[in-house]
Amino acid sequence: TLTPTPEDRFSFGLWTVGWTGTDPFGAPTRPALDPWEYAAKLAERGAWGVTFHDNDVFPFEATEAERDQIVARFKQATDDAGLVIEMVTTNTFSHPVFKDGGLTSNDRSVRRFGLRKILRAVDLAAELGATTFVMWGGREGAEYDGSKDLWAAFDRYKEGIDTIAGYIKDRGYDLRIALEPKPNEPRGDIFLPTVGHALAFIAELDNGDIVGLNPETGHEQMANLNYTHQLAQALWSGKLFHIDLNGQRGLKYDQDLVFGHGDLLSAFFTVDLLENGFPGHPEAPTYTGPRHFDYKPSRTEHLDGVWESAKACMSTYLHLAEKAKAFRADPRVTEALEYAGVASLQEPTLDAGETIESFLGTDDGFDVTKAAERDFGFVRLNQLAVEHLIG
Ligand code: 3MF
Ligand code: MG
Ligand code: MG
Ligand code: MG
Repeated sequence: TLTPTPEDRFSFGLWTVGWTGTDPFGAPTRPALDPWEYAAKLAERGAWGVTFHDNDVFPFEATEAERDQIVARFKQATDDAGLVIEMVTTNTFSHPVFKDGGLTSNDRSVRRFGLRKILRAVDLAAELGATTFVMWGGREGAEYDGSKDLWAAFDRYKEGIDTIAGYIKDRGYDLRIALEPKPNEPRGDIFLPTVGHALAFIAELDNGDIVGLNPETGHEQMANLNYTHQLAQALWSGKLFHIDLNGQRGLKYDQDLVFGHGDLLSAFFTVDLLENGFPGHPEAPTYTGPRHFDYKPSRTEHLDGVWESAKACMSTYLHLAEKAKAFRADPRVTEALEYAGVASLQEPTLDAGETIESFLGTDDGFDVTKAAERDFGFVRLNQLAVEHLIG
């Protein structure tokens, strides 16, 4: 159905609907509501979960007592609304102390402060029942190449993530870390700029078994990459722990548009992967996490527009899910997939038990001219996707 319900497991960051429209050139265009006011509004529209940074709920300067009191009030509001707090994260980017990073600042005292702040947020995440702890290192990076000892930066990043993951294990928390890559903004260059970089980094960790990814549509597209391919490789590596869905139109600042308001055809295949998995691969893992949106209601919208845009994210997703199912069920698509040879990529290139010697000793009677003339029909296949998409 096209009406969102909690079974769809849609969730929103508090900082998404809570963004007041401040940008580098302008003041807020909307009032800020209290954190608990968002919970009821999201639940009324069919959302299942919420996520937040520590300082989306309580101020950076809050005392322990203030923090506990505000968190309790927020937790009560989410319980009352029937919302799950599925993910918690730390803000290590807004306060000026983090201007050169939290875990990779050149200033060791800042790194120690940042690590403590993150570990406290880990405790909070566990206390509230979240199962994912996202880490977006927005200030971990540089503008000037000479300003960083790059070797040491990777060492400190590893030290930080391994310490946090080790702490989660020691405490026995049911929590996994999801790194969120982004190529740039706010730093000129951010470390771990893409899914691929993060996967390679995770492979170097001591506690990498509980570290995976939270890829964001717009972040990968800001690096001119194909979001669906990034999700697929993360799934193939067993590392797709969480997602940030939104929209982006080309290589520019991080737009955080409503899901589908950027590259709609790409969004269609993203939903196709999330909903239909890897067709023909029953052994492959499917994404079972929340359908999480990290978008911003454009600053031209007032409060009605905030709720319209949240609804739009869920509605786009549900429409695309329906269309992706119809696409996969269409006999013309089955035929086009066959013509395209999509399923034959599953066949191993070498025969079972074939030796390199016997492989090299034959040419299979291969006709290179004929093979070069093959028509794959990918365009017709894609046109079927487009026609499903536009209805
Ligand atoms: C920035 C982001 C972040 C992260 C968040 C962790 C403020 O471009 O996408 O949002 O998603 O810090 O979830
Ligand atoms: Mg973002
Ligand atoms: Mg974004
Ligand atoms: Mg994000």
